Amino acid sequence: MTPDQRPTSSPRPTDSTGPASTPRATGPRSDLTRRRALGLAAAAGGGVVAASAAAPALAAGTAAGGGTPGPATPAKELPPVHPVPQKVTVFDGNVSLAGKVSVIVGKDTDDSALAALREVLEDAGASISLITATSEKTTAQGTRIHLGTSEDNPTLAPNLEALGAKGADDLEAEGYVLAAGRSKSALVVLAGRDAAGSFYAVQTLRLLLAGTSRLRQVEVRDWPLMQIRGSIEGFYGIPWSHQARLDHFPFYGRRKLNTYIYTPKDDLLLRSKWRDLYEGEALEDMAELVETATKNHVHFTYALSPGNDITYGSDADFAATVKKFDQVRDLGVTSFYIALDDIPTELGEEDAAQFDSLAAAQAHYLNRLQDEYVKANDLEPLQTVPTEYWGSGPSDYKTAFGTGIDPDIRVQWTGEGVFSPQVTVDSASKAEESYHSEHLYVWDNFPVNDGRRDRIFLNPLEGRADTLHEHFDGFTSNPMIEPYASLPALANYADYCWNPPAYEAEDSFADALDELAGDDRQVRRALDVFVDLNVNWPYRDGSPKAPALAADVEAYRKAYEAGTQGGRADLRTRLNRITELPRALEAMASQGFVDDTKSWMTAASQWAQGIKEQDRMLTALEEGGLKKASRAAASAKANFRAATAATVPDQGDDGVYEEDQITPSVGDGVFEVFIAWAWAQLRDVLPDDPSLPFVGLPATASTTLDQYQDHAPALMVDGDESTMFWSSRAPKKGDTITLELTNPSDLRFVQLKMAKSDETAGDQVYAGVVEASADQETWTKIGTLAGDPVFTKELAQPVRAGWVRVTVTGKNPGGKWVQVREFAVSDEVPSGG
Ligand code: LOG
Repeated sequence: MTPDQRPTSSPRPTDSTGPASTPRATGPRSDLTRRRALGLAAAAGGGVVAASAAAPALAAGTAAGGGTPGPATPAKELPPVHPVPQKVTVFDGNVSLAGKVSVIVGKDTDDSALAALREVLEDAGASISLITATSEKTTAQGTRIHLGTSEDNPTLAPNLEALGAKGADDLEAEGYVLAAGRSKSALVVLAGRDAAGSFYAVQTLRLLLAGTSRLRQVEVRDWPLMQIRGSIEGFYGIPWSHQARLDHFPFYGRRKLNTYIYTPKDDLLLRSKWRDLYEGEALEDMAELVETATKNHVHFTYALSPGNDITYGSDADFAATVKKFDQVRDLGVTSFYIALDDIPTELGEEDAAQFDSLAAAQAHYLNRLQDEYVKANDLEPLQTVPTEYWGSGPSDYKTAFGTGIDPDIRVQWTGEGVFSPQVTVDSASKAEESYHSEHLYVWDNFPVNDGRRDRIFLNPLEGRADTLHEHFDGFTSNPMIEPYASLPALANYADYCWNPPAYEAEDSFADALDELAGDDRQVRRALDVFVDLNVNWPYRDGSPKAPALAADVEAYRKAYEAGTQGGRADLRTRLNRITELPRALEAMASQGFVDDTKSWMTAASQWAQGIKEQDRMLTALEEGGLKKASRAAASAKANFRAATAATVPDQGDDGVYEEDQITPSVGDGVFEVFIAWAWAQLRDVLPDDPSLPFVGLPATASTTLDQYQDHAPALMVDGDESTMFWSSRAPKKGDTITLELTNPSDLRFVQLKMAKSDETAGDQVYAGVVEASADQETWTKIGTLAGDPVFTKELAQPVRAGWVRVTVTGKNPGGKWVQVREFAVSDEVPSGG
């Protein structure tokens, strides 16, 4: 099944009076109530309070710190912390972590938290002595840092008290307190509600230091508002590399994401060959993934997708599931998932005899796993995505599924559509009712690009209501096929899920870009230029298209048409920067991001180079230098041709990786607007210039194929090769694409340009016949389509025709769809084109 045949959105639900949601069971319900009672939820917008005299212990001790406490410094002077903490109180004065620092832990304090703390302190220039405390008292001297939980480190409580700070034990799971002040000497307490909390306290410490050794005297009380925060590698196409996965986990740890669900659609061992066991290196890799995830407090969740050929009621298939799960449980996996999306909805014979519906059969299988496997082995609650995973309205399936499964099972939902431009509170409460679940969490199909593999989406996450933590256990993002290019969006999920009311999309996105770019300001600026070319998200109406480039193009066109120079400079500067992108961005801190996006950078550079030639061409036209204009047009054309090369690899459900399959699409259609306009200027003056794209006789186009998104048949006959018709399915034998000429003519030339580029096969008709007719009854064969993306025919004998059509005569390989850039005929043989 091709992803884009599924609904992208459905009508918004009406108001619901459904039952109020409850937080995830791992964080007891009473915690939330207590939190509200304490008034902490009021600060959930990232409350930052500046205090001077409020907490004497934290502000005191100025003798050793130097200086009398002055007025409280505005909190905004704190370095940015992402995700935004729930509550921050800032006091006067700083604590230095350079020089001698004693780190006091308990013997069971989290190893990862301690390792992270060591790294932070080493960067701050500390020389560390480690003390393992067994009682409240220690002999530590100098700057002291106490790390752990109240259970594993008895020194936390008295030192929190010395700073006038409360402990972390009444916070939600994964919460922490970070208190920095003075009590005799400089003192920092990093108190987790649990091991993850202590790890997160260190992450916040790192951000507050911001590369220095000076820590503001501060009290941070922080906890996540959603319990599941992370990614689901759940897309079609090339699965992420082992290295990419390993690189993701520390990023998650630093940004307090705690979930990774392993379920790439085209990994054969998860789906088509789900019963086959892992062997050799594959198992070693898996072990390394689990270990690295766990070190970063990321729950590695293993998902099987058996629905294509499972018998839900079969003991053998249940045993096969357990056997496969056991293989990874042996490696330390404690979190399991059954993916039931995109599978047949008919029951097999054996199941049909036993169950009245698909949902009932699935519930039987899931419950068996939850009882006999998950509970029996004391694992985390089973997770799943149902077969009907979108839409908030009730259905028989949703009712049977929701009421049939153990209420502890976590259930994923994608929103009103497969892609959801918005997730509203209305939808959320309705979905809770329809699925009869108190443990829904969102499989968010953002920024996934398996339906548009020619694109990378570099727009921030938007449109998720800021109180969804009252309805959902969390969110997992289904990311792009390009793992590192997905990191900015994942940083958005980290910020959003931890503290939805404090989430600022642009700010959060920029923070991630800062990290990926590194410290060089020119690199960072270049990254902004590149991001602008990739911000359009086609699943949201009105999503902007390369807005900065578009503004410069508009200004240029206005200036040119008015015959003025002012207004052209900004586009020229931008084009220079775009041409330089592949070189400028090479120096990014994240090489993974560079490698992931290189094809798009290169294509952008080539488009921009071509437009620079068109700029020269336009200037020459203005000055009457027609030869010069023609020469520039020819170079422009060569650059545009290069820009359409297929340079992106792909993989289908056969699991075979192939290089150079897809032409990258960049610039969100704005380059094309300029290009078509510039050619029109040239055509006005030099209608026969050989660089001009060929335009055929006036005609209308129609087809029996269904249309994908806004790629209408009219785009085959608009004289613009940068726009195209695109089908939303593979062609069947007998499908047709037909041109109806406005005036019947004697044809001498026929041209059909399919796929994204002249050079590389792609979405096109692979087997077909081209014919012409004067009456739509008798058809004259003009040629056959046999795999080339471009069909061109010069007719020695002219053929009288009012209609020209392509009829599909065979199947497309791999179920490929059809793109037609231009379908044009002429009564003369064109000189260029
Ligand atoms: C698939 C998913 C795919 C996504 C976007 C779910 C639950 N399943 O429509 O694997 O990446 O759409 O194309 C999907 O979303 N089905």
